[in-house]
Amino acid sequence: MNDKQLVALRAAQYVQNGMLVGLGTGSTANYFIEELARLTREQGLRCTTIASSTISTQKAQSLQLPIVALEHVASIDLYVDGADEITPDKTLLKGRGSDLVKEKLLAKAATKFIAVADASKLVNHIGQNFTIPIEVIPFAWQMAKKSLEALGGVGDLRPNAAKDGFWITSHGSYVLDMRFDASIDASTLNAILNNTPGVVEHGIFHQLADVILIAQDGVVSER
Ligand code: ABF
Repeated sequence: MNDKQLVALRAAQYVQNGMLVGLGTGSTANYFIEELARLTREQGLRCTTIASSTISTQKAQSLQLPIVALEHVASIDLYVDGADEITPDKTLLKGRGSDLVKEKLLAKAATKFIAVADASKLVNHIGQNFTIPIEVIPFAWQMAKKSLEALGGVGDLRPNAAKDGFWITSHGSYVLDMRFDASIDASTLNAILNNTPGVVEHGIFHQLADVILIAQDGVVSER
């Protein structure tokens, strides 16, 4: 069993009968979805799920997990999702898969949000290994980019090579992938992005994770 699978199985132990459980997106979240289906099948676990992306919806449906749509729900019991980066102050960077709007809604709406990852995701500061994904309203992309450049941001629209154009999310937004100076802390950057007109959502998940489970070399630790 690899570390992603191990940590996903540990997160599944938090699921109790009757819970409404949010399903993240990505390879680690996929292991969690598979384990949820196994527990339902083999141990009679009863829970309803809600997915953060089309891919996770399809995965849950293919495993016969009961699923409800986001618009029918105001709060959920538990949300389990992966991350691209995790800092010592428990800030996450997410959204390289372009599904950060639903991911952040579910993270915020959950009574408990458990982030799951292998140790390769641990970083000292947000943006260390990846650019920050910032979803923008298409007609606002130039103004939003200019506002962020004025604060030292550097980057551009995410391309869509297959379509010889720009990447468009499932919500119809563009994505700016930007780097900022490492001296800007996650809390400040989170506030800047929250307050930039034209920004729909961004990949910094600050003070949202209640539990972070990290697996390294077959051992899971909680932070
Ligand atoms: C998506 O998948 C992203 O928000 C997150 O960044 C990423 C984690 O992927 P993986 O578990 O495959 O490393 O949820």
